[in-house]
Amino acid sequence: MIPKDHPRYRSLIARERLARCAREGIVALEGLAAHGRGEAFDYLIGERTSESAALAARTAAAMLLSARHPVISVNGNTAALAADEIAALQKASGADVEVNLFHRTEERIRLITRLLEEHGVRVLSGTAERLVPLAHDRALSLREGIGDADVVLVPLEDGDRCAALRAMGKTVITIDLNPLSRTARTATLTIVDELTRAVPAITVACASLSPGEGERLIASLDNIYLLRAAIDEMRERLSHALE
Ligand code: PTJ
Repeated sequence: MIPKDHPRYRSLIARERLARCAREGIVALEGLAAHGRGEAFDYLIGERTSESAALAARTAAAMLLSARHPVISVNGNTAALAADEIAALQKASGADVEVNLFHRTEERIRLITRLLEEHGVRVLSGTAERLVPLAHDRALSLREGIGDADVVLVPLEDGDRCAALRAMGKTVITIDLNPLSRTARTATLTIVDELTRAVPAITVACASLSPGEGERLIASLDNIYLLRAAIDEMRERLSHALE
């Protein structure tokens, strides 16, 4: 039992949930290592949403709302940490949700789909085919889901698939606390923020974009500027860390 007044309460609860989901087979063991890397970057960014991340989240909302067919690609970590948040974003954006895994087994697909559905997410089902030009199982996608999507939101993605989706002509939005990752640098738009802050920020923006704001945000999108802003934020915090 983690006491509510523990200074690291949120972080400990997230770890506890990931550990439980790893024991249940929802989260890959590798997902625990990925989370630790994310936590380290979250420390550097001050465990809060920066101005540039807020701008990126609003831009993501505009891209999802103006897409012909937006799809949210969900992996084990995302399902474990943010099932409710994905349900709310699906409602606000009208996006389809597809489960796509790096460490893919049919059992994990089934467990993750069930968890998402318990939290009110409508999950696409069907027979996955090798639609994405990749050697590993992340190639396996649904023709009526990621296969047909023009805009794909891929939180906590790996760089290879991000590049392959871009090569297929898709717009790729990612959420990644590491602004140096290959994914962050390959995506069309990167939100450098923690998953459980970023997804609700996109949802809120979906309901609050003013007329014309979406078009303006998309027209002025500059991912390198957003990544530089995140790195500057971290550098600035580090230079004052011990004051
Ligand atoms: O469930 P599976 O089988 O699809 O596997 C999922 C993982 C996460 C294991 C897989 O996609 C993977 O190995 O991812 P990577 O390549 O480690 O990339 C994950 C990225 O997400 C890293 O750059 C982390 O810094 C970042 N990250 C981790 N946790 C969070 C995060 N970013 C935002 N919020 C987080 N909570």
